[in-house]
Amino acid sequence: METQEEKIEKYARMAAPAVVAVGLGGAGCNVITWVKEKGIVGGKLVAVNTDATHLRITKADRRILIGEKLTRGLGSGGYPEVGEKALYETANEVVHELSRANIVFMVAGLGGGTGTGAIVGLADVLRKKCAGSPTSPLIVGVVTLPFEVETARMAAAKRGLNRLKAVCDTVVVIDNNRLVKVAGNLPFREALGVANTTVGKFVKGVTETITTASLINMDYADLKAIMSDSGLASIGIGEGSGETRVEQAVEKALNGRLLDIEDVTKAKGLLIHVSGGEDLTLSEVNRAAEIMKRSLPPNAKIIWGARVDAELQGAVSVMAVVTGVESAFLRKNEKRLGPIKFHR
Ligand SMILES: Nc1nc2c(ncn2[C@@H]2O[C@H](COP(=O)(O)OP(=O)(O)OP(=O)(O)O)[C@@H](O)[C@H]2O)c(=O)[nH]1
Ligand SMILES: [Mg+2]
Repeated sequence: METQEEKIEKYARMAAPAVVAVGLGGAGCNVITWVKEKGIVGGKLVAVNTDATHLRITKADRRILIGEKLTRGLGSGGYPEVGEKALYETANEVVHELSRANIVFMVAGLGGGTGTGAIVGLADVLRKKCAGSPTSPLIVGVVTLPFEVETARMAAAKRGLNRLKAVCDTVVVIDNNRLVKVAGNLPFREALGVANTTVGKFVKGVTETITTASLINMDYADLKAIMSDSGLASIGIGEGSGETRVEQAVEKALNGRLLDIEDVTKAKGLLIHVSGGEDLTLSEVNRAAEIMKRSLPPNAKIIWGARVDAELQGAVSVMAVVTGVESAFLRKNEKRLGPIKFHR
């Protein structure tokens, strides 16, 4: 029989908005490990891979080996078709973990086999399963684009992103090349670490501002308003300290956008997330929002949330997510690509 403690835990969990973050493939799983190690309040972390060796070192609340029959736990060998088929083979188990979710974040590094194929497959399965349902979750892809040195992976990444765009509500895109520049031209390995941190911060920041009491709560309905059917989104993160910390952080977040976007004046919405040490004030949060508003069209919807993060002693960190934008990445060499063929 259920104990009182178990009942309290069960019903408390049922009352909170449910957020699930799913990492797919190596990069996706590494981001999930980062978030798991930092801790996340109010979100479940699921790791999905075809690669058993990598899953074994991944930290998550649930780990799922997909495509057991197809790949024997050995990875997809860089083929998105294999990653996608692997997802379909084990789709029920993955979908089961998402059955109560209001928001699903799907995280992957585009360009490889498992992440690129499985993220598209999962979004597609979820879309079809939830079609027409009033309780269908918000499906948000969070992906990185390959480094320039990974030339062979660019075409796969582009194909993946185009398909993903069609099946997600929003795809937040981080171009690894811009990330490296913003972070100060880091070596490859360190750059991957920064990419994991950035994607992880986004997932953790948005989740916690929605699921837990914060300085300013972000509302699920508001999030839905700017993220439903919104195409691509670009993200920028900036930090500041000292007297002008808010201005510095906002400026960095706006100028250090991690995706090359084409016309910010067409943006649909802006999500601003401010975090700071115990000394963060509401007037600082308002100031950050005011400065940001000026760079967007007047009809863009703006939502914001703010949280105190004890780790940020004296500093302020601002994250700006602009939704409904187009990316130059998808246009480059568009004509040279043949028709996209995926097999089920
Ligand atoms: N953020 C981040 N990106 C990574 C990491 N490792 C690789 N990437 C990027 O993500 C892309 C996909 O790599 P993986 O995630 O390793 O590939 P996969 O999805 O596991 O696919 P297969 O191994 O081919 O089945 C790479 O081309 C890199 O651009 C990582 O640890 N963190
Ligand atoms: Mg892999």
